[in-house]
Amino acid sequence: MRQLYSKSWFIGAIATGLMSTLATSVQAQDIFDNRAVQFPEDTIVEFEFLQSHGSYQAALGVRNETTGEETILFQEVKPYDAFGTNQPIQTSPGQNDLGTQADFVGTVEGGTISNQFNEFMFKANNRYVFFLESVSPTGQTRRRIVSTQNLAQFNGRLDGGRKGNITGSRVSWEDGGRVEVGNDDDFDDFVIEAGGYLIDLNCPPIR
Ligand SMILES: [Ca+2]
Ligand SMILES: [Ca+2]
Ligand SMILES: [Ca+2]
Ligand SMILES: [Ca+2]
Repeated sequence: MRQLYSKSWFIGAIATGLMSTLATSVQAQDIFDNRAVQFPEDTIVEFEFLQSHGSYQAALGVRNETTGEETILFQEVKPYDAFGTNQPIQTSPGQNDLGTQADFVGTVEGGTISNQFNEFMFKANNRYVFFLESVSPTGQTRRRIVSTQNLAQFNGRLDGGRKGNITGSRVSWEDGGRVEVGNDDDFDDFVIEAGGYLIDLNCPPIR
């Protein structure tokens, strides 16, 4: 048994309409929050990187707590877009700067992240967590936080479609801040979205 949480509206809209009854019974057992990430059947989840707003160079991954296996989904190739340039950085501690160019913004367009999308298959009944690793530009400070801590916020649902400006489930991270500054609770340090539209891969193709 397999299912897919797609970022794609046009595929998802068709499948969700057709499979709503079955989908509801399956979704009830999915867990995707601070407690854990776990699915009762093999489940592919598509992820989108939105933006990062942290001065450290970060990587976001998923860890299979059942096997110990770890997979990186998004890796910053430099700490932030303006790194190495003399562009001034606007900061306003505590403010969520998602969607702006302030606070050490990292984007795909700016070359901090190379892939906007990625997908991962969660094996049935294995328990997973997400992790965020960040390293200071000097390499002196290295941090790792996991999604069972209250430094990761989950908003929306994997099958929630698009609601307001969130598609699927948005996971917003607070990386703990630079040593000099500390945790500023802005939860924009790394932001991704997962899924949006449930597609049941067990249903036969429509002819
Ligand atoms: Ca920030
Ligand atoms: Ca960064
Ligand atoms: Ca901020
Ligand atoms: Ca922060």
